[in-house]
Amino acid sequence: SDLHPTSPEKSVIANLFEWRFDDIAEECETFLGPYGYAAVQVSPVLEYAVLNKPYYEPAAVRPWYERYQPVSYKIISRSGDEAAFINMVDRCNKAGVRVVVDLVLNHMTGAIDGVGTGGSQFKGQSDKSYPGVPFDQSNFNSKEKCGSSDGSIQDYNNPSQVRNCELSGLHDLDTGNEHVRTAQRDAVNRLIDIGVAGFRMDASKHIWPGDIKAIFDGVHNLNTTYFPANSRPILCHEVIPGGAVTMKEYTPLGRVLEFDYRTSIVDVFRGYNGQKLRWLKNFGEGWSFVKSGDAVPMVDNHDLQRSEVYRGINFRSSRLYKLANAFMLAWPYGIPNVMSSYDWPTDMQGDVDKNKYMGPPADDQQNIKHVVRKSDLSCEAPWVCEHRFKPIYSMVKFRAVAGDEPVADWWDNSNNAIAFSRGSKAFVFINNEQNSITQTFQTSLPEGTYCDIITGDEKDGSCTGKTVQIDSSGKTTLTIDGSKDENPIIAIHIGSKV
Ligand code: ARE
Ligand code: CA
Repeated sequence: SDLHPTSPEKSVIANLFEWRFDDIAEECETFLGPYGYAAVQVSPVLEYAVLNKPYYEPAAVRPWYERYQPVSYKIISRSGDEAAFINMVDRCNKAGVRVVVDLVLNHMTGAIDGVGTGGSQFKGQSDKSYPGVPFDQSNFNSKEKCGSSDGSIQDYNNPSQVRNCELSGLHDLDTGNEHVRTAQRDAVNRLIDIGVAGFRMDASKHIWPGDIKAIFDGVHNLNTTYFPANSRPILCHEVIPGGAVTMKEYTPLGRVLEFDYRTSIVDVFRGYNGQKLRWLKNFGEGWSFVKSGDAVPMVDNHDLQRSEVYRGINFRSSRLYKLANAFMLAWPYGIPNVMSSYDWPTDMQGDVDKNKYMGPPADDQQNIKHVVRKSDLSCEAPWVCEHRFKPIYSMVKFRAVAGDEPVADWWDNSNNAIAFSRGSKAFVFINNEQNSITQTFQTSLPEGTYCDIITGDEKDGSCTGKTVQIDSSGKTTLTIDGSKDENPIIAIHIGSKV
């Protein structure tokens, strides 16, 4: 993939939301690298506002969303300082794991004065001054330029409001301004020089595509300590469809997070609007999503797991989360992004979680707590570590083995059970019915005994889980009981032959 040109079979991003840099470094070395993830996505690393007391909050729990209010472009965050960041990037790259940084260029803080994670003072309340960059009033879009009555985005059908007005009261940078572009290009260059491979581009929808192009056309090539000469950073734009601005305006500038894919995969696996798994047969471009080469598909992200707590699919619906991710990983479309979360105590008031602001687990000094890994590969609560769920990491391997092989041997039961091969390299059967299904499948795999990677591993020529027999004509008979099985999936690939 373009994300990992030197190991193109790797094509999955693990989004380690709010993890510390030292924990991420260790995760790259001990898990993400060995288990075949292509990259890690890191929460915003540039200095941002310390928000101690969001107005509605009972206790001093710092909100996760402070990371989306930059105050300078110094590398210093709750995850660690610049030295820790440099160490992490080096160790991840050496472990074969690329680093993708969540980057906030659209805005600075809301209307507050305060101090940042690196000690920089800022005034967002009266005069929009951020001496840590420095930015002042003249670097922001004015209310006049925005054109709405209160300076905020009121009409999503008006593309200039979407780009020139404030998103949720966040002071909107004038990315057409040469000083802003230079400061942002310098920040991006610093990250690139340290060795990052790309960026999740926060709120790209709210930045003119031409401004993004102007900023990124001028940035350095990737660091040749880790990357081939002349490599360019990969950009994953966040452009949530709705209103006049479309994802397709941004595909000339990199990939886009595919929100239509995400909505559709949730609908299908939850059976909303009568949707069924059998319709996944042409999932992807056949559903009018962006081209595979332009897409970063996902099942969940940090916003959706808070805004659609029980409507979406996330770790709180872990059986479905594993199922939908298994399909996403088995299916040849885009560079998948796997969300990895921390848990927090929800306080549901109707559909709204009053505790959705709650930041990561922290000690009394507000240091983010370390992730504790257990011997069964799971993590200690409240870290959820979805990327370590067996069906998920096993399907990361499946995807790497399947490579560019096309979908073959599609089967469905006209309802919610499906199966398919990836060329002659891999085969998967998913039963999202409430009953047991026994079926004889035609696969394209060579004859032999295979280890099901969902229940076991191939170890010294034997299998610790279910085995699958493929006969000389490529046929196999399999059973999954959808009413009982926590992971109603069977998956094999040529690397799991025993
Ligand atoms: C916080 C407070 C606000 C306050 C503000 C300023 O919550 O109440 O007004 O600070 O003081 C995150 C949080 C925000 C938070 C912000 C800054 O979600 O609540 O504001 O950090 O701390 C639109 C954008 C899309 C954006 C979503 C949330 O298009 O880019 O809104 N997503 C990214 C990140 C967020 C982050 C930001 C952007 C800001 O993923 O985590 O915000 O950096 C329709 C539209 C979409 C729209 C969507 C939701 O679908 O089509 O365009 O998305 O509704 O509103
Ligand atoms: Ca803007």
